[in-house]
Amino acid sequence: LITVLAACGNGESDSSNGDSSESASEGSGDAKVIKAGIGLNDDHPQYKGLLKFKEIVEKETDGAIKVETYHSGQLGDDRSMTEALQLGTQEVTIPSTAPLANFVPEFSVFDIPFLFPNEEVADKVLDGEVGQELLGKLEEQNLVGLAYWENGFRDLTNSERAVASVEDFEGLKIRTMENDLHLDAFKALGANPTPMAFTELFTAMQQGTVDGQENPYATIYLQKFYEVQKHVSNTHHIYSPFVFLMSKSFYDGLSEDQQKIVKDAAVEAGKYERKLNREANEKYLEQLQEEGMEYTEITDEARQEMKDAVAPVIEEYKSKIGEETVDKVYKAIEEAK
Ligand code: TK8
Repeated sequence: LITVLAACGNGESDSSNGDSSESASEGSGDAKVIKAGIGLNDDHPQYKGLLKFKEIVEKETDGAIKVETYHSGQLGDDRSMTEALQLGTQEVTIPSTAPLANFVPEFSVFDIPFLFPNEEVADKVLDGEVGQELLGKLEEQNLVGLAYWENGFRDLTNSERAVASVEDFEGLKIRTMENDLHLDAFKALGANPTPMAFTELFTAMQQGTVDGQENPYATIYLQKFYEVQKHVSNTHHIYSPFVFLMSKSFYDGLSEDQQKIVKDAAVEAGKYERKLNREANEKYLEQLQEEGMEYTEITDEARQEMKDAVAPVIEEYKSKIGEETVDKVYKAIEEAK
């Protein structure tokens, strides 16, 4: 321990904000290194967005900050990578908000089924006051939320049957993200949900441990889920944001200039990622059908049935999420329409 303390100088934490006069490219000798890990593979817009972040940060700091990028869960799953940021053994990860609700419960507001009517309203709410307020709540968890990126509207796939309405959910073993609202919503639809890290999902579908899952078309296609899933329906039941997270202890160790650079880079790369994600989404549905998946359209009546089935769960979760947060988000959505 004495050796360790000696190595850290007088044992003070090095979470100083650094010398604010220090410019972005100055730094004591060696470059600072950001280890950035995500769960999706290198074909996904999330990884292309991460490469954009790397390009901007390394250019703007003249290499004083280097970004190492890891995809496909090489560093772990959303929850374990978020914990690594809290411990300071990893600097960046970009989880969906659903697992993040295990760290800050208010993020489950975005798991309310059928909350956002479209991406434009989602952008305005997430990038507006209430979305930014939620990011602020991450700091008490030793996390800094720099920006929202886009996972997207989630759609159901399974290997058993075409799903056209609520009764078709009956008994289906559906993997959900590790989030209680998702679990209870799929139970209310009549399914038999199992929470599971994304890194285990493909194998679970391949082995039949689960019948199905739900993710945006981009993920379903780019992660090759069509190899182990037969049916896809446009349930569009939840819009999932990603949050660009940085370890607070690392962020606090940057100069003010460097903090501005990483924040601006996360926001700019996020706009690029949202654009890429949206450009291809309809194309992915066609490509899923070309790969042999059977598509079933969810009619407005069937979607209303789904909304009616999950309504009691939404009521139950309003108090668990926090009435104030829920009311603020609903109000922001009305103003954004
Ligand atoms: C990837 C996950 C994924 C999410 C899920 O790390 O777990 O199904 O939709 O995108 O964050």
